[in-house]
Amino acid sequence: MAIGNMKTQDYIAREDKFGAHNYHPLPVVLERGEGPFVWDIEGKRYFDFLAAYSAINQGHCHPKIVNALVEQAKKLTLTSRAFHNNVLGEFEEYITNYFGYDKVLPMNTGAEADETALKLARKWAYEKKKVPENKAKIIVCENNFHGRTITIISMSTDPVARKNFGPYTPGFVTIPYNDLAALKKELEDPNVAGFLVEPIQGEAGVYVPDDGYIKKAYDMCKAKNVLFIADEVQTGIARTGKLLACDHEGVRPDVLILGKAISGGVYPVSAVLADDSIMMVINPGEHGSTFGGNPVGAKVAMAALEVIKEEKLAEKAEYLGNIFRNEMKSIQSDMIGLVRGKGLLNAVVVNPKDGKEAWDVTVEMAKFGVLAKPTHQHIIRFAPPLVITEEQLREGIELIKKGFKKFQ
Ligand code: IF1
Repeated sequence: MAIGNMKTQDYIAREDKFGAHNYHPLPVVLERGEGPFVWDIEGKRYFDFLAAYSAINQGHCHPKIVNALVEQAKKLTLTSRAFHNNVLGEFEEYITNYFGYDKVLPMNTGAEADETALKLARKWAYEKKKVPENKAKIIVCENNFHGRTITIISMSTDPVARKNFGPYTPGFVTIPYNDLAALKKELEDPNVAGFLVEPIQGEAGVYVPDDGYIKKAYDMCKAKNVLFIADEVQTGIARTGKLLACDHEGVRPDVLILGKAISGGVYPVSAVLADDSIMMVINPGEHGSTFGGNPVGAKVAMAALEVIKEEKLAEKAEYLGNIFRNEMKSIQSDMIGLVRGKGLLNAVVVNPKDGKEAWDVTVEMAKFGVLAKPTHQHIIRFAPPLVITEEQLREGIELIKKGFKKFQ
């Protein structure tokens, strides 16, 4: 409940005064989470249909994951990589077996994992593909989102992400998403090291490419000795109805980038997986991070990945995702345009009406007890924790419908 007589506005005003203004959150102050639900300081319950942008696939404060955090935190939190510890190897063996790769390079955030993958691809290109030094190119897609560092925004086509952060890192070629002809053309360049792609573009508005796009893109890269690098930070860990979104097309990326739900939203953990022929180009002292692979993150990630399998969350996402999309398509509202997604990563394109748009709908939904956030003005992403039950999902859908009905 609210501390003392502080109200929602007081919390918001304090953040506004002391915190950088790098976000524009919905006016709700949360203090507790459990499973698919969060509660605000006034005690109001919400369905969390954002799940921290797919970091909380296992549900808020999953007991098994929190317990793993607490138990390890009492023993040994951080050694740095200057010394070995008794947990890192266990995690490395667990996660490489879990995803079927020779090796893992553990980091903390998704952006760090993307940066790691870029360094890996470039070094592989120079040392294995014999691309001339400093000539390596990475192909990326328009409307991509891979994080917020200067190199990553150098690959971005979003003016908001780029403006006044130059000069930009060179070595990137941008092609339209879901466009195999454009990819084929750029792959003619012998200096291409890799193709970095999201199997579904999350931030762009849950753009699901044509069936077969990922497989054909992968095959084209292999034909040109180019690394296929999948950013599954948002689409991975069961979110789209398979363990990885690439699994829908039987594609095994050369370099796999994971983050977010790899730790169930309990602790920052990210990872890059690859086989020895790629990963072994990195030698001691060439890459790393203070917290990368720390014992707490390692134990948390193993517990979080165990939950995915034990609770069959990929299968659940597949089944519940079909229900969600069918229900959303059945809503009689001229504000509802396209409904698209895979598993429980979905989005609704909102047609503005009488000056009202996606933001207004999300504010209304919050009043009815559903939290979701617009992306790119006219799109609302819906991505609840995968632990939501069918009954809870249907209850949440009814509340979403109320949000839209307000504007009928
Ligand atoms: C924010 C967006 C989503 C990602 C993919 C790497 C990263 C992300 C595919 C970097 C992170 C987060 C960032 C977060 C909001 C959220 C987001 F709206 F920013 F774009 F999900 F779509 N690859 N996405 O989606 O991972 O460094 O953040 O751990 O910046 O507020 P990170």
